[in-house]
Amino acid sequence: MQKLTAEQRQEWQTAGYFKVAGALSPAQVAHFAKKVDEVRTRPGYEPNSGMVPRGHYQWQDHATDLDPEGFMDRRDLLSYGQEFIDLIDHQPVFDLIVDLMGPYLAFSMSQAIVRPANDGFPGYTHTDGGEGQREVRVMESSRPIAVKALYLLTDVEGRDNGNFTVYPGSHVHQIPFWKDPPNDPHTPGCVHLDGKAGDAFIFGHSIWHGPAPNNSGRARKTLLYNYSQLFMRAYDYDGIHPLAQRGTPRQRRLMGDLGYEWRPGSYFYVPEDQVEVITGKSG
Ligand SMILES: O=C(O)CCC(=O)C(=O)O
Repeated sequence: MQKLTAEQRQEWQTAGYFKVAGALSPAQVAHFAKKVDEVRTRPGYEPNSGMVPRGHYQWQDHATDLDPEGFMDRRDLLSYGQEFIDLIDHQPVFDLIVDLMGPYLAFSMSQAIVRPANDGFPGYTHTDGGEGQREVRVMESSRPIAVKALYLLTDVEGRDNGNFTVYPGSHVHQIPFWKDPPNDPHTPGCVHLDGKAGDAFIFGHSIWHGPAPNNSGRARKTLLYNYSQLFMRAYDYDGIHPLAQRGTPRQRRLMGDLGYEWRPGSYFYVPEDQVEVITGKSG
């Protein structure tokens, strides 16, 4: 399996993220961008602020805004086509995630976000895993608890153009998140990342990050895939993902299918063939 380059490893350890240039081909970018436009017209899980608790999603007939350049935040993409299942172990991103996290991992969530242009959204800064992860800091050399791959489907350049933003180093050095007003994409220390459509950013749950405002004049589209250590709960499903049977043996394992019925203790020690299923090599 492919490993991180020395440069990626150094970026990961010191900054808490790195970029994989060209993780999706131009044809894949065009395909997924079209699929994202289609997804918004179909039923699925969307945020519905005021109706569900913060950070929760609710089943809706379609995205609130049907304009392909309008806001969308759709969770659990796997039912929209086999390509969304295959993205779970897309190369080389998946290999690099296994190199970072080790083979005892699971797929946790998928998401498509469209950030419209010039809508007044100020951006925000957070850790993933909310209150739980916020105060957990690992060592630079530690395996992470959870990692996301963010695939850009549109180019992002400059500042405040719908960039993915990060506070480099905040995965190991806590930033004062309790301040009022809270840190945001314009607080000193926050970096606005550039990227081309097809690039992926790999980042851990513990880094402070979030979207910038989008003053670029065009919508910014992304896909996000999240992986966690197998002992954690997945975000998008309970137990085994309902579409696990559509995956390869490795995808099924990543979707929570351990090869036997759940029983107490199932997720403590992993199945004996875990390393072989994930890496293709005997453990
Ligand atoms: O860039 C975005 O729109 C949101 C990405 C993000 O903050 C996240 O995945 O937690």
